[in-house]
Amino acid sequence: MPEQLSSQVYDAVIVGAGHSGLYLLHKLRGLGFNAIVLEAEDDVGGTWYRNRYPGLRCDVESVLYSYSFDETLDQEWEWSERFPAQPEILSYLHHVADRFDLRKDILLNQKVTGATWDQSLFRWTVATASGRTLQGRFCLMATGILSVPSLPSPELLGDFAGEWYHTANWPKVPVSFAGKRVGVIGTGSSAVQVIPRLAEQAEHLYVFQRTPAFAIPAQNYALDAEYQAWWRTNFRDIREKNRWAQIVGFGDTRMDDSYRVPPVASALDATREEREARYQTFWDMGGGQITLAYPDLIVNEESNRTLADFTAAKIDEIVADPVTADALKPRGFPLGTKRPCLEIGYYEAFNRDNVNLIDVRKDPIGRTAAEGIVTASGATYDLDAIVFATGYDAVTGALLRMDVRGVDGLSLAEKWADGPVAYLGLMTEGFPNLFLVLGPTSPSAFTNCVSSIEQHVDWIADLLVDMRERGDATVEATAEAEEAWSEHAASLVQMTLFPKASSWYMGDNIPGKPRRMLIYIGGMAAYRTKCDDVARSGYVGLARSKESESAPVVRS
Ligand code: N01
Repeated sequence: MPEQLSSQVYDAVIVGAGHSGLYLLHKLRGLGFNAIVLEAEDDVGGTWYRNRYPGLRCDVESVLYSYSFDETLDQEWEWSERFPAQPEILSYLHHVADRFDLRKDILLNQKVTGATWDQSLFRWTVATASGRTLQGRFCLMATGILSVPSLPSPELLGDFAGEWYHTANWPKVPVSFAGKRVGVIGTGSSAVQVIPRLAEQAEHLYVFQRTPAFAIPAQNYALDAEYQAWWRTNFRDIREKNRWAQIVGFGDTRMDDSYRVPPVASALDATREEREARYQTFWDMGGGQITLAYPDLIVNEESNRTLADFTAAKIDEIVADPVTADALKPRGFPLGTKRPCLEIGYYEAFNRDNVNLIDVRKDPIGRTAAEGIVTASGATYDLDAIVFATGYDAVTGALLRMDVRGVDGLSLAEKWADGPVAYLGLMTEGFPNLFLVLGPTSPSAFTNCVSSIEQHVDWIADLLVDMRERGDATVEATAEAEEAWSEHAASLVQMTLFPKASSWYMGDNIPGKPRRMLIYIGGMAAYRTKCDDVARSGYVGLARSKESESAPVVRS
């Protein structure tokens, strides 16, 4: 890094060069802010750079899992498939970085280890693992919600002598599993995608399943010339509709709006035949929006069970061996309370002679020995490779791995010891001029994340412009505002079935992580309206100060 870069004070230091960081840089630069991005990896792309396991694709439709801020970009980029595969998303992000000349303000191989607020200079000092420090008036965390893999514990890895991989940390060079005995641990979204691909290659594949997932067919298809023409004609309307949709980006973009209107208020108000027909329609459309078939599916356990039964019957139709089919059926948590997986050939993979499902709920993994996995019953599975599809330390993982210190040296880890609190999921009291894109209690994974990112970035940018015009030095959430927002977010969760599942949404998958819903479930439209109201009110809930003041005093 050139020396002058480290001594310069930036308006904005942005951490991460994924979807969030790239758009932040473009937006802030366009508004005349002097911004720089620090990226840990050796290229841009964030999650879509690091994740590259076979079969990886997004569960949001490609035309929506893309930026809407530039119409020409929308017009010139053609997606090839309904649900984009990782290489295509990464190519898109590279195209964006090049098209908007972003790379010149992105420093690669700069893993941020900490950020410290200097109360006398009104600045953040951001430190990287390579020993560099950069200073910024604003620090913007664009670190992603699914960017820190939950790696196997030493006990789970044991003294395994073969190769091992985590889906979220896949090697850059292709890995061949041909002729190998492979174990996959986990059956979440990553596993559901990688298993069919590994099954095609491996000599034998053992799937170690603790909790079966609900998996819905993606019904992926190529976007032909007719689709491209349709998109070019309609993209403005669809983009605008999506900005205000309650749940953004799931399902079929071309779906007739009438399907979205539930015929009755409860699944239980429909006859069995009506219900099955409606579920079948959503099943055939593919995508993750089946839980929207009736409005009460995520609040009423009995209604939810009708949908779970429908999907269980589908497993029976596909999986030939009845014992395996039964073991693959999710039980003990309502559909939708853990993220439903989109599948392409997942259930069919269990009909192959070279694939076995090992139910580790019944026969837990006892230890991983040098030669493979030994279960509690003493059964031994000799393996050449293990693929851990064991998920992420989601939403707060990346933020808390850095040593972020605000006013009086308080660390974010101390502040969030009982769980994260953040006003609108964007700012937290005691950490002035720090912004969290897709922060805890923002809608993140319950929306199309790219739509959420654009909303956050535009809102933050408006605030920074407002501060510049007023001559403000700092902005910070008030304790009352963030408490009220957290309570509001938590109260919505209590009305739903989400607490009934053990999920990464609630932080359950990471030992010691406080149990708290990490995502705002009120939907994008409600969230956007709230953020717009806050801005219109002159930023109620935020405290601001001028340079001459030692502490924030201007309270809206
Ligand atoms: O992770 P997960 P993921 N022994 O946490 C199991 C997004 N995503 O990477 O449920 C045995 O969902 C664990 O079992 P259990 C998407 O938002 C999107 O699959 O804890 N098993 C579970 O089965 C998704 O929700 C896409 O009992 C162990 C699995 O590992 C999120 O990322 C693709 C274990 C982890 O599932 C995370 O998905 C991929 C142990 N010790 C990911 N520890 C698309 O867009 C964990 N497990 C399509």
